[in-house]
Amino acid sequence: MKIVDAQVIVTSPGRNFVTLKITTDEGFTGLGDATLNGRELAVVSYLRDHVVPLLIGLDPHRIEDTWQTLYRGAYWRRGPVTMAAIAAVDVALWDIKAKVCGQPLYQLLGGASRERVRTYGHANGRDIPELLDSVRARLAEGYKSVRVQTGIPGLETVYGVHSGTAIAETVDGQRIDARVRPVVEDWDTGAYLRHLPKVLEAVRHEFGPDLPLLHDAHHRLTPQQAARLGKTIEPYDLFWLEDCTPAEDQQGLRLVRQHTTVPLAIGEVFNTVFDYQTLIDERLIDYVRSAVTHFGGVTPMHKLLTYAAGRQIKSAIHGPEDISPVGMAAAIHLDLAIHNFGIQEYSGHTALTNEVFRHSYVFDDGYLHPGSAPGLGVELDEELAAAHPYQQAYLPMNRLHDGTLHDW
Ligand code: EZ4
Ligand code: CO
Repeated sequence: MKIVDAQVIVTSPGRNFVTLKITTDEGFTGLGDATLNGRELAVVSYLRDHVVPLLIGLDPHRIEDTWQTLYRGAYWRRGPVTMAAIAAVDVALWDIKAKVCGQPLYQLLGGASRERVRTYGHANGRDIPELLDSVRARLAEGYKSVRVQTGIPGLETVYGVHSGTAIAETVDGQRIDARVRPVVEDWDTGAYLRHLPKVLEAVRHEFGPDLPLLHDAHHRLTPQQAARLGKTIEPYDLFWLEDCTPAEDQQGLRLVRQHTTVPLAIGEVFNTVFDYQTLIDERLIDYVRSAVTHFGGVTPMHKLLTYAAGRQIKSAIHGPEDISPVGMAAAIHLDLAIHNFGIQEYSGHTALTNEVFRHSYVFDDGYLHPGSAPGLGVELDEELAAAHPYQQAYLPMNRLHDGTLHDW
């Protein structure tokens, strides 16, 4: 079998998604997600201009060799643009191989290790009462575990939560169009460190000790601050504290680990196993958080998870709205198959997005299942996709009160 065509399809059914569709001479097609939020067209060019010409004529069954060709063969390695492009090829080839076998992808990854995939949802509020309502809403949807984020007194934005709307209004009534330039949010680490324990106290008081709670610090703390926060919030028994520091400084996690037993989850911005080397070898984290879409695909994610399993570290594959249903499907097949599964982030998509990307995976009573369709189980409605063209959009940025740019 040979690859005869590869198309890059950009669509914006509410937000931008980049999809690679590979077609073979035997009529099989495969889909891969290449969405890199805020930098989408860089991946489009990487694929169209540099990768697609190399794919034509290749045997789609040679997934490992194609991966090595795109990773090692480019000479320039790693980075989110490169790895999102490679991921799209890898996932599309797994989709094809599984379709040829007539099996859902998880069957090729060793088969199901569990009946269903547990998830967590996001609860957000401008203040504590609004957050409690949001937790209630997630529980009513079936979620059994919830990530909690709130606004902080004195700050205008609920950090780590982007509204998804293109137009944002600042404190002084200025309207900013995120399609033209990033919305700038505000931040005060001291206020956050004082406020978060009160938030967790209120959530525990309302929902009791059994509800698994997660929290995302979104790379905003130094190791010393994260160590202190971890100690302060230990009584609230978090399922995890996510991205406590900008973890490209892997050694910084040693300080955090020495001071607190709060479970740590890191990796949504990582794109190769080398980003995790110190973290995994020294057991500095408990969960690896990469997205299949940003980590080079199913092939390297499976290797990462096997490596992590040897240190008793579990999976927590990134699953925000900016991972397309194609990327989500790949994650859910892996989740079902691997032994060291932890939890799957799941935000769901809008009804329109689910029409553009019809998928066999289902969310039911807080759990996901990939379904029984051969391959990934996702079909792209190309006509509907074309009716919703690309819209430039930026992620927000973040500044301290004196104007210094801070991690978002
Ligand atoms: O802010 O995917 O845990 N999830 C997150 C996400 C990220 C977005 C950035 O594109 O932190 O919501
Ligand atoms: Co996160």
